[in-house]
Amino acid sequence: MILGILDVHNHRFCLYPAGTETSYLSLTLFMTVLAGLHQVIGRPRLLSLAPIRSAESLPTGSVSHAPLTASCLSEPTTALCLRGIGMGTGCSPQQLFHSLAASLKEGKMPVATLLPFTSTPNRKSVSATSFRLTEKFILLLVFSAFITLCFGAIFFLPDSSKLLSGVFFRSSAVETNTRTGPDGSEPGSAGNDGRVLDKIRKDHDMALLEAKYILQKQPDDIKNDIFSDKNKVPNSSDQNGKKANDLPSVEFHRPPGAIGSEPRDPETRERRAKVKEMMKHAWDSYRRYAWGSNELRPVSKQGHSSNLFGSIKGATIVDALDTLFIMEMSEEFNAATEWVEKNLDFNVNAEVSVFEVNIRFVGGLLSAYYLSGKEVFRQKAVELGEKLLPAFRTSTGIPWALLNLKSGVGRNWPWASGGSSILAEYGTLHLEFMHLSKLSGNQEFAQKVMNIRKVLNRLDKPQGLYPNYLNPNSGQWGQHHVSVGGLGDSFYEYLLKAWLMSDKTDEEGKKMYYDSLQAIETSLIRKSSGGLTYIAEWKGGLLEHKMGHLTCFAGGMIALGADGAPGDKTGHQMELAAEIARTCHESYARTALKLGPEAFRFDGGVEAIATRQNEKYFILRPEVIETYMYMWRFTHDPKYREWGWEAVQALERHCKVEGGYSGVRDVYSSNPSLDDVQQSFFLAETLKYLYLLFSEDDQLPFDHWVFNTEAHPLPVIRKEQTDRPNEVE
Ligand code: DMJ
Repeated sequence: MILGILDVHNHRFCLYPAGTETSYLSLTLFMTVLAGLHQVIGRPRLLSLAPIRSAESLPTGSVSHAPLTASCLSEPTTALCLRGIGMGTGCSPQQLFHSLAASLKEGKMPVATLLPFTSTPNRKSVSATSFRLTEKFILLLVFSAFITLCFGAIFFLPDSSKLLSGVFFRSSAVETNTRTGPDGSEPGSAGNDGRVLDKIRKDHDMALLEAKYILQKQPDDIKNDIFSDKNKVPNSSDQNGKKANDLPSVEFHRPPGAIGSEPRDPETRERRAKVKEMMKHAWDSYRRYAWGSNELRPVSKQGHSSNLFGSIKGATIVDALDTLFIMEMSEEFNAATEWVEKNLDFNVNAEVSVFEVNIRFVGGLLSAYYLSGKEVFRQKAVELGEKLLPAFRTSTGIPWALLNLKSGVGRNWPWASGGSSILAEYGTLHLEFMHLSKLSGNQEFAQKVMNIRKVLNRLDKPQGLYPNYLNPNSGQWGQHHVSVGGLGDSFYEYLLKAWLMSDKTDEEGKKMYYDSLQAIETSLIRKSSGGLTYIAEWKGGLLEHKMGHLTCFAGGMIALGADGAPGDKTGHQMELAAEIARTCHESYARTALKLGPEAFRFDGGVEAIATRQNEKYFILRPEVIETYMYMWRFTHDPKYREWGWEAVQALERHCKVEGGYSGVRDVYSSNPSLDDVQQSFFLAETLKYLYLLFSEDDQLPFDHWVFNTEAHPLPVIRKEQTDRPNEVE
């Protein structure tokens, strides 16, 4: 079906392919209003409006008159019909318009011949030029009122977001399945009954699982749930009603070590200055070519946007704030602050990755606040945190991976096993959310992340390991894939750091960390025949002898936790950390560029080498340098600074271009192509960890600061402050 609208006066003709009932109804309503007006004002030749239900009966691609049944016209009439739009005839709107225009121009179809189908018999025709200004104005008014009405209905009627989710927004996998069958056909249509029944059965099974899950809860937990549900009403109304600047006042005291002393040793001083120069080049290039965009394309010298942040802008600015601060780049820090004040906007109708937005934006803003004391960062962090809360609206409280910040509709990555949430994503919110509660006085943030632990603690863990996939509705594991690299990594990191950040009061986090590290050692950590210790991945009981660049952060994590290790394991864990650092260094040393591949293997006769083409790239990742930094702090073994310096030289040689720093596609090729992306984590993490590697230990000392997984430093929340939640030391 198509709808035709002809404006004879302006010689304009529009055809609307009407694919859905919604658009049909809207356009019919629109036409009816105009037709009514047409009757009232008595200007019959203004517009020709008619829904054409059987355009196939008209000659293909031609201009013709045809009798029509039009819902807006009281008696049979004739309309100009152009067949082809959306009907698979290959006739474009332009062709049709030109065809009509030519007919009008050549006099084959004088305007007069068009009039009958727009006029009603009892009215006399009036010339086009005599159309009154007031009538035009009324028309415009009615049209705007109608459009406003439509938009109002679309966005504010209770169920309209669901209705539209399949039309304008990407909808959740679950919703898609309920709305249409796998082939996209309407539920209830012929041949679809089986699928609908299947769906009902699946929903029923899911409801049973959820009920079973709730029944497994301890009476105390159920009481707590009821209590927190009761609190939800005032909390959520707080959320909606409270403006960011209604936050409770906080007395700001900067924790020690935001700015450290100059390195004593001249060579280290020079190296640190070199890293600062690299930061300046990366920042200046971003500022010059991509200011306000999420990231920079350093080769093509333009902005780059990743869909991880929806339409939130400025990822590089927020991610770099604390690095600029600790490097004492005050002019740059002030420009970044001004951009945040004036431009950072979370009121976007876009789907974002909850994890990425949390670690980069919430983490970056929190650090900027704790370093500088500027209120704007606290307000923006809390505002964004509140926008992320709807992600936790699942049966278990395990959050969705993706969230539409405007509608609050969440879903999971379509590729994740059985609609699961990802361990490294829902498990990497804890540090930031604890600080959000502290800075806002709203305990909902802390409750949400503490509940994630509860869900995990109730589940059986295969060999004590945490699978990467967990269904947020059933509360059951998905595929049994375990990894300390991608999909799993920062979950383990946040268990340990939650304990450290709580001034070592979070015993639950501590136990979960050391228990899981024990399981990882038993089931995943292996030594190659060449003597390299590596962390493999586990897939349904089978080991894959591969280690990712991402996994290399584990050297630093294990070193950071060694001091608190149970029994007499401190020495053993420090050795393990050092071995992992050595393996990761080898993965760099065995390449042509002296930069590490995305993943390297220990099978098929190779050790610490990437064998697959799609694992040979380097995207300016920080994890290996992060481990060098921790190892340096804990051992002061000069080799870690040397290894860091090797990385600086390789970055300068192979990744630096006139417009910034770029990733490379193959670290084994001496002449690799560039990927043309300067990742925001290069400024947040890689350069920050290099700078700290060449700094004295009094810069961001570990007994006062804990780094989130994007290297944003967050202060330790002192024991004595826990009853004074809004005070920062
Ligand atoms: C960073 O965004 C974070 O470190 C995250 O935890 C995983 N890796 C990237 C950088 O490699």
